[in-house]
Amino acid sequence: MADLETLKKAVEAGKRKDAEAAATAALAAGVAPGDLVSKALIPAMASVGEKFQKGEAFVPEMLVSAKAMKAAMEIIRPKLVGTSYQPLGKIIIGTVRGDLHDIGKNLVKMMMEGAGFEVVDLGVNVEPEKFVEAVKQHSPQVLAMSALLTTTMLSMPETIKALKGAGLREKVKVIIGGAPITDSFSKEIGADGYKPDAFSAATLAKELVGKK
Ligand code: B1M
Repeated sequence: MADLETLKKAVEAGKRKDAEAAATAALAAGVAPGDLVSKALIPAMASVGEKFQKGEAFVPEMLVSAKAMKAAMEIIRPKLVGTSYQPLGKIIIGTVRGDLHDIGKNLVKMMMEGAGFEVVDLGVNVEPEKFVEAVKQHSPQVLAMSALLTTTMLSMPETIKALKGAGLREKVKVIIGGAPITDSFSKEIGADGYKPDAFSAATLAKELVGKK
């Protein structure tokens, strides 16, 4: 569809104003807000990420694309959230200790909000103790952790251990994701599930709370 392709290209090129205009035009034309995220924003960032890995794009290009994507998200988010009346449940999300990558985490948050969850975002560089405190405070059904570095993913089992120590592990489902995470790592550390992308993470959250 032309609207989706225009938005995807604007994000890939890091053109913030074009991305905002494309998102606005696509919504006005009746394109589903979820499609704008899953069929334009996510593929655009995946394409820029692949170029980065091949040495065809560099951090500055990645950052302008991320800014364009975030600007488009600001326009799409109210439409996503506005479609649900009752939250399916509550999710705590954050990028783990030592890790400042938040583009993927923000996408996961958006897809979860779009799926109908209330999401409490703890941001980046979240200590295991802060996750535990948030679970105590908000009583979420799901705790979602994101990590992009092979070093910081090791904070995930620490957080699970801290939840157990606080007697909270049985009260919350733990899901994890991020580029270095695998299904076997998820099983090894005793998480309730792993998914490789934002859309399937939101679907998993729905399954875990029995809403799918
Ligand atoms: Co960084 N970085 N970075 N970086 N960065 C990577 C991750 C890296 C692979 C690049 C590389 O070397 N090829 C590498 C990690 C190597 C490793 O550990 N194996 C790396 C490095 C080394 C670093 C620094 C250490 C660099 C340095 O300073 N020397 C440094 C670390 C800073 C820190 O965190 N302490 C650093 C810094 C940065 C920037 C600040 C410049 C910037 C981040 C900006 C930001 O996030 N606000 C940045 C970026 C942009 C990247 C790359 C280029 C892109 C990451 C991204 O946003 N991808 C990345 C290389 C790459 O991926 N090609 C790289 C797009 C995003 C949509 O994908 O986050 O994977 P992703 O999310 C996906 C899935 O993983 C999944 O869903 C999302 C979409 O569907 N997902 C989940 C994510 N979380 C999930 C949670 C779930 C389920 C699914 O359930 C809860």
